[in-house]
Amino acid sequence: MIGIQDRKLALWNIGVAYIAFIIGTFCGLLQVFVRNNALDLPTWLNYYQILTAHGVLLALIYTTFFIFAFLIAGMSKTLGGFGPKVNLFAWLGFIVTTIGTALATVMIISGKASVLYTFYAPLKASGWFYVGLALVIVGTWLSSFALIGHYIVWKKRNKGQLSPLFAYMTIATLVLWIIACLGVVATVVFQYIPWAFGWVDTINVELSRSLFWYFGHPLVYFWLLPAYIAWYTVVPKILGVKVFSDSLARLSFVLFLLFSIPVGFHHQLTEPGISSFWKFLQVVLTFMVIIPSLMTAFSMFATFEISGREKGGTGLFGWFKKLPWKDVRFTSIFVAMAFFIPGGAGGIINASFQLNELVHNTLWIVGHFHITVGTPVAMTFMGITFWLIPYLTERKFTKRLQKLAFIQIISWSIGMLLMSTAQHILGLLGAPRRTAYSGYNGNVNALEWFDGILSNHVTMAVGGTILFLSAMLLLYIVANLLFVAPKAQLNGEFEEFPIAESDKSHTPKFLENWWIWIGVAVALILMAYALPLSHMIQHAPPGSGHHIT
Ligand code: HAS
Ligand code: CU
Repeated sequence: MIGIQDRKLALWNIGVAYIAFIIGTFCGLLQVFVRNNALDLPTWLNYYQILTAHGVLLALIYTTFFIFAFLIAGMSKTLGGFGPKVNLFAWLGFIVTTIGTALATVMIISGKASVLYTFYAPLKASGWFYVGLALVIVGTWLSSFALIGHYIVWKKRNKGQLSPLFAYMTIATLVLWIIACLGVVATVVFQYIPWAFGWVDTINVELSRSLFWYFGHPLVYFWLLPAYIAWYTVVPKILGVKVFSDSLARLSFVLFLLFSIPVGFHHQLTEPGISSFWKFLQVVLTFMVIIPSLMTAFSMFATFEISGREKGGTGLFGWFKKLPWKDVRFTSIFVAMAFFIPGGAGGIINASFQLNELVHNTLWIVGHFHITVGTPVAMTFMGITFWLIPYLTERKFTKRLQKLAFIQIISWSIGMLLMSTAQHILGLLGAPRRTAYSGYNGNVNALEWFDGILSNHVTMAVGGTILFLSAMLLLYIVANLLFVAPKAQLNGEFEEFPIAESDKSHTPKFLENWWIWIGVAVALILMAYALPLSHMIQHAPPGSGHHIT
């Protein structure tokens, strides 16, 4: 059991995560109805305002707080309790991130920051929105430094030893995060804040978008990697086996560190102002970053098969039946993985230079991110929630709550299947994204184009409604695990923090030489970005931007 201080810190992070989750999912519900022309928002509320709140609170805030809760608990569990300095920095990090979140949320709700969660120019928000975002980043850096500091202390005490797999993966994730944030910090501090407060009149739009996506792509791996940490370290423990290969797991995280960042142009393939040579180079690097996910898929299948066969499964697929389907901690994560197969395949389509023309700026992309971050990542976090909160609160995950948890993940899967399938198909038919209307030019009749069973905004809205009900059920479970469920002391049935054994005896030591990997990562970033960014700085015309009201 980890110390009470560390537990409190993790619980506060989870608490803020789920408050963001409530508001964010409610906005999602409103959106599907507006797009379906079934709901007229009151005049004081604007579609782009709720779309921004939905994206910011779920994709940026729920994820970030949950990730830190998980990493804090896991680092305390695997490396030992935090010292006073680490504790102080981690609390400061939490407080600063929360203040930044509150400021940004107030700006969105008051209608002064309807710039979507990607917030890049030419859309313009109040300067305080960007200040809020900057505080969020500073806060996460403080928390990251706390965890890295904790790791350094451990390394000093255990000279020459490889760190536990959980800690290693945490450090890779945080280093990735810190390098990725440099882009968004540069654009927020030097471009958005001076522009939004009116200290300068214009902004270099192309540069700001490029710096945003320099950050925006690795951001998605900042969400994914903590989920992968659970896949690699938690899942085998639940299955009763060891980590399939310690070195493969570490190598995959190194590859993420190297290839996650120099690929942001795959979000800008339709933008003028970047020559096709640089776009192509980054597309090639994007295909490199697919490899560690394929390695992860391989590792997971191997883990399932080994465990199933140990339990007596025979034949080609006999092991499949032996998986612990009745354990919601496992089933949730399995469903999460299954969604990532089409999610990842869709990503490969998006990244293909020509195919991107077809799907970019359509609902297809919205479908894509709901079956990447919205299910593989989010449902893994739900699966972690079911044991992490009771572990931290020393309460019992009762049989009744376990049943509700099953209903929750099944309803989430059904809702997501309906909604994301409809979004993918509607996208191929040309339904636009990031718009309050479903046809072009705000033409309501355009809805008639989309009248198939799955290519219909009604199907999307039905899916969205099921998702919202599922989210409410999840909140009921979370509130119970936090405040109501019986204390585990009563019968000594404490929830465990499942972490599998990982055999490090064949793992090469250089995998933990961070300076090599940071060096290679920086070299790749310079190759992919130095020249195109310097062209933009010299040649891109400035723009003045606009507010959405
Ligand atoms: Fe993406 C746009 C390309 C992965 C999130 N992506 C987005 C946006 C978001 C997002 C939020 O190249 C929209 C941004 C916006 O608002 O404009 N994406 C990729 C590629 C990958 C990828 C190549 N994306 C993600 C992940 C995300 C995420 C992960 C969140 C967590 N994406 C793009 C591109 C765009 C894009 C373009 C821009 C589009 C545009 O035009 O604007 C790859 O990383 C995917 C690799 C993954 C795999 C899957 C491996 C499968 C595994 C599961 C194994 C299953 C098991 C279970 C073991 C190859 C690991 C067995 C189960 C059974 C049932 C048998
Ligand atoms: Cu990307």
